[in-house]
Amino acid sequence: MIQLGCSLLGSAIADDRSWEMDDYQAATARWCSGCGDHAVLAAVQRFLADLQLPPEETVFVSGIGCSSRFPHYINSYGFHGLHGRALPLATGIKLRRPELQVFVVMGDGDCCSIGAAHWIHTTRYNPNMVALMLDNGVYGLTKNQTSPTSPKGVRSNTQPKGAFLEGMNPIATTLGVENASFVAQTGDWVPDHIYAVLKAAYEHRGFSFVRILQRCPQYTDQLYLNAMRDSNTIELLVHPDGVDVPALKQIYKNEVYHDPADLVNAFRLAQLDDKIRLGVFYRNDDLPVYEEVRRVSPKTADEKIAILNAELDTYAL
Ligand SMILES: Cc1ncc(C[n+]2csc(CCOP(=O)(O)OP(=O)(O)O)c2C)c(N)n1
Repeated sequence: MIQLGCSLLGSAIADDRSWEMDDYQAATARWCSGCGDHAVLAAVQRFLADLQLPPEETVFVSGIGCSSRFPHYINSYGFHGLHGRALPLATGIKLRRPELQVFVVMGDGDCCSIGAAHWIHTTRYNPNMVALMLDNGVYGLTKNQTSPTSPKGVRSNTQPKGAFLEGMNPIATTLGVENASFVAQTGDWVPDHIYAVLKAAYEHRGFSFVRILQRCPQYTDQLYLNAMRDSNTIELLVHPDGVDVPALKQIYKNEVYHDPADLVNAFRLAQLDDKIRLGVFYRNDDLPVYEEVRRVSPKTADEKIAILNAELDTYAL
């Protein structure tokens, strides 16, 4: 007989707890020094503390890769899954437990290569969760193979003479999928911008796809060097329905007022390659979310125990 005693199974905790940033810190991050993943982790922990998300109602799901070590470093529930499979895992969690706050962390290999089918279909399903794609343009954990976002000519162990093709454009790709409902881009070296995008993504109702340009000091140290050194290479997309961070106006002089409801202009901006554009490209809060389309009627604790016992009886000798 199974007893339900744990908060994961829905008992409301009525107390006056509050959380500081440190409360969301789990194991010490083992990423290389200078890796952009550290900055993303700090922004996420700051966001969790500001929004006071209860750790037991928050789940971080990942695939396999350096960036996918994320759930180990956040003090919440977590699922370090299989390479490329973070999105279907997270969708399953959201379908069964729609009240949980679900975050997905993937690398560019994870999302755009082995997990590409899941990326497309999760965008189309539109579950209400946030996906962060940490894009360092390389397979980091396995030590330097070309990824779908590696720019043409960048050398790796698998393409030592340089990547044969232009890197794919994850923003334009996501925008092209039916039911795309939130598509944004930010960079690990602009913490206030990551924070603002994260907050907008979380507040959006639907699948929020956030590409985070992420530095890998080990294998692609040149990739965002210019972007960091020369503020003129960046253009901010600003709008009240997207993000607008006043402090960044001191640093970045190029900005464009872009209404994220305008899909055609979002495409146009996503395809320009004269500058790196940071901000919310597209947002539509009116699309149906998958956990409602596929709603499973809520069950009482007793009904859940009966279901679990029936499952376990399958294996009774
Ligand atoms: C099915 C499967 N194929 C391949 C691998 C080997 N593998 C582990 S991580 C990885 C790539 C990681 O690159 P990325 O997703 O870009 O994340 P990063 O390490 O750069 O953060 C690969 C190919 C695996 N673990 N499982």
